[in-house]
Amino acid sequence: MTFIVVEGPEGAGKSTLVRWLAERFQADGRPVVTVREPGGTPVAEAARKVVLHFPHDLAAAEELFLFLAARAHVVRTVIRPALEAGHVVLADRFELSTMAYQVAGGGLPYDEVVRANRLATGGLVSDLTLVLDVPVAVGRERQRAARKVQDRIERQDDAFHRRVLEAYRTARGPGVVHIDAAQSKKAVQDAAWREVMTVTALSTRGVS
Ligand code: Z5A
Repeated sequence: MTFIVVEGPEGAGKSTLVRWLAERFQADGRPVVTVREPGGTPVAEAARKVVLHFPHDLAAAEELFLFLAARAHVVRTVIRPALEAGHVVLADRFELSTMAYQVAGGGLPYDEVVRANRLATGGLVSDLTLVLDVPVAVGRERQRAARKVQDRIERQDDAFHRRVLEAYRTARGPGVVHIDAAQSKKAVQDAAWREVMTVTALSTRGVS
């Protein structure tokens, strides 16, 4: 069982990489489950609609609990069962998004958010977190070219997005690996696969 998270700011290429990794695992005959956060279950998709597309103002703490409600449900009903069944789980965003957007961006207190997140996940942590690093302008341009409709968080001001990017760039911890995502898709995929091979080899041997 291996839990891999792909993180980074908007337009960094997370969804593209998650799709590629899933196909790569399947080609190797490894069962894989993918989730995107917030989302992945009817409850989490409902929370996603409220937190990202609800037309009214939401304070940072209100956003936090919607993201965490979505996370709690997808962890309990999808991620843990898949890991217990021996599948690889690939998540498009997880805890680090909360630390980047609601703590660094929204100004919520770090320690309290860490505790609230732990309550939502039951202490589940990833084996590997790939942080895709791309300048804000490059990510925005990719989204614009892909004609993505901006959500409520993406409409925050530039200072908010600079704090988010800085939080990603300074993120450290067990299993956290940074990848330069301004490179070609192929270069990003190769770099990601090298990291994935390291953790999956360890978990196959029962080391992690
Ligand atoms: N949020 C939060 O605040 N707190 C939380 O705890 C959580 C989330 C979990 C979810 O957004 C929002 O929720 C997000 C944070 C917040 N909002 N903001 N800001 P989302 O799921 O709707 O999507 P996103 O992650 O913000 O954006 P995205 O556009 O889906 O980004 P992406 O997945 O990183 O990019 P992509 O879709 O893979 O690629 C975008 C385009 O770039 C596409 O045309 C690709 O073909 C292209 N691309 C990808 N890689 C490359 C490379 N290497 N070169 C050139 N072009 C590339």
